[in-house]
Amino acid sequence: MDSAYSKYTSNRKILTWVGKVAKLCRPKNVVFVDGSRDEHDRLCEELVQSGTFIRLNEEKRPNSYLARSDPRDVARVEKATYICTSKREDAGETNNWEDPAVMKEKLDGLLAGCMAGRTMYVIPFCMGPVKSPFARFGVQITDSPYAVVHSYIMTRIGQKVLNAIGKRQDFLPCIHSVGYPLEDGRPDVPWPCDPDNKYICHFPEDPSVLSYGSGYGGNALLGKKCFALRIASYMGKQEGWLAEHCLIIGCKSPSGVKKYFAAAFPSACGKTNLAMLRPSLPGWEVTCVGDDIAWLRVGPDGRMYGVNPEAGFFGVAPGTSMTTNYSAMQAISQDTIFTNVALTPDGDVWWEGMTNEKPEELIDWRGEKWNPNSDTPAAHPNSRYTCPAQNCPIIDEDWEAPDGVPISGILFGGRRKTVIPLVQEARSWRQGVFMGSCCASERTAAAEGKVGELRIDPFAMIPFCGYNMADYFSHWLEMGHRMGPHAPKIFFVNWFRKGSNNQFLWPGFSENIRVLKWIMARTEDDVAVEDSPYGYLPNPTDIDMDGLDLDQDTVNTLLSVDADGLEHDIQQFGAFYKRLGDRLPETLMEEMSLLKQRLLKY
Ligand code: GTP
Ligand code: SPV
Ligand code: MN
Repeated sequence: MDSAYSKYTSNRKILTWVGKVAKLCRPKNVVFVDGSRDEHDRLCEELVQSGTFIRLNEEKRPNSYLARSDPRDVARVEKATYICTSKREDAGETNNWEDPAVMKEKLDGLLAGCMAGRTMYVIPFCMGPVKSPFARFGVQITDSPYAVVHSYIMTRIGQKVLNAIGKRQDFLPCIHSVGYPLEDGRPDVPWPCDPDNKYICHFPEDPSVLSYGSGYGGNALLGKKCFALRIASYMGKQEGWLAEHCLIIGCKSPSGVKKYFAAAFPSACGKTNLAMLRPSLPGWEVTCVGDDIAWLRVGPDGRMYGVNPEAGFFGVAPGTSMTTNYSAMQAISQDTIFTNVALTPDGDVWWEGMTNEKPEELIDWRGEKWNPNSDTPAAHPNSRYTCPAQNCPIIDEDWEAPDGVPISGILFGGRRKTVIPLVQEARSWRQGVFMGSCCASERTAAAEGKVGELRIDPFAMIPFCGYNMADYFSHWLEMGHRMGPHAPKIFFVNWFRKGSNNQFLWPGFSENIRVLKWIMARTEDDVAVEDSPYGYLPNPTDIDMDGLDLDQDTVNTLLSVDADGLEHDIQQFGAFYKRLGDRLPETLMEEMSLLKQRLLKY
């Protein structure tokens, strides 16, 4: 037993594991992260000294930093992301799979000596409010101080969490290495990584997580996508709850009625923006519980309750401005880490879309001089800000409520320039699950791949579901059975429909409150609907368009289903369903046939 760390915890499982990992990775020293302000400031100073961080202008952006990644390490790497279950079919068709023993052997090879010359940090962390019944514990080992300072913001960490773990055995062990050992006098670089050898591996049956070679976002902050979505979705399937790629908001009408909604959109498709919506309609109020991940359970009253397992925002910078997302701009006015945005001459940050006018000179995300005539963007399209949820001026008063907030409606969506209307409502939970399974979206820069290409992304979970997608659909159906009449209503939205001139038809952002207003009314059964071959549509006069300059044609297009396009969608989803094989629930095939029948009659 390595007594060197026993002053931090008496948890033998942690001590033994830390000792074993240290022996394998051979760091120069091991540090248990205590979560204190002093420690945080010291780490930030070290990151400045090592060149990973640039301290921003203290007057303009207090306590904030800029990091520039290696250009080969700018997003999640889906092709290097694996679900390692003993049976291949348990990972399913939509995940990369490898046998757990084979993968562990391969990773042991990579991990051997991988932390040479570096400090190995041990971060006890908690997803969800520490005292909540939703809370889940983890311990992340990492050789990246960048990941450590992120975890201060994104999760709850440190000695208080280690104390809360106590002697519990059910923490999730997570190992992360950037894969850049400093052996034989090899000099360090500002952004160490191993670009040709990335592995983001999940072992849901252990459970454990191993991530090698990348320092970026979802690849390196293992509490986020690895734990709170991939491993948690697997746990949720076993235990009867859901881990979803969802924001949660509170929405209050001028008459004081408040309801909470969860919304799942694929990466870079508008979650953070909806989560911090600033309503254009007078008297309406939106508050933010979370912007990326929701853990959803059935409460004792049969209703659905949700928590945000995270404690901060890792938001897309480009497009964020005082007009599109005022609250995010406030939240990132201090205590924020920026990654891959541009630097202004006065030591502040800039990205495309932040201001109408482009600054005359900048240092771009690669560290090169930039001016408005440059033909590359100043900020990387997947550049991000990391800030504490507490900084958000519209954070919901119950965002850390231990039992979560009651969910009245679930929204699915994506980027669809054609076919899918602004908003529609599922006829039933089972049709809602069908609609969720039929999400598709044009690709964004949040993951590697060709931007703009249509990609099938059920429930916005294609990159994040930790088990067989067909079983996941069954689990959603099962959750509906459990809630019966208390189940939230399900809606499908699309802010991204485009006209023939390739411009967005819907103004979006603040104006999305108009859609929420209709959704609120529907959850009260306050307003009638129009039938369509797909879901229920709003009567055009029931969406508050007051003050918007939209002609009737535009409104009609926005509020209609394009039948020909839908037929093409059905073919694509039919092929996708085939791929999922015989574990696909019969109910969804039935919903698909019902949709086809309605289309024929249309
Ligand atoms: P992840 O953090 O990757 O999961 O992304 P996200 O789903 O939180 O997306 P986010 O809200 O950061 O938005 C991504 C991009 O979509 C940004 O460039 C936004 O400006 C843009 N966007 C968000 N909402 C709207 C909208 O209502 N209309 C339009 N046209 N664009 C939007
Ligand atoms: C996403 O891609 O959905 C993100 C960013 O929220 S990351 O944390 O990198 O996954
Ligand atoms: Mn996300």
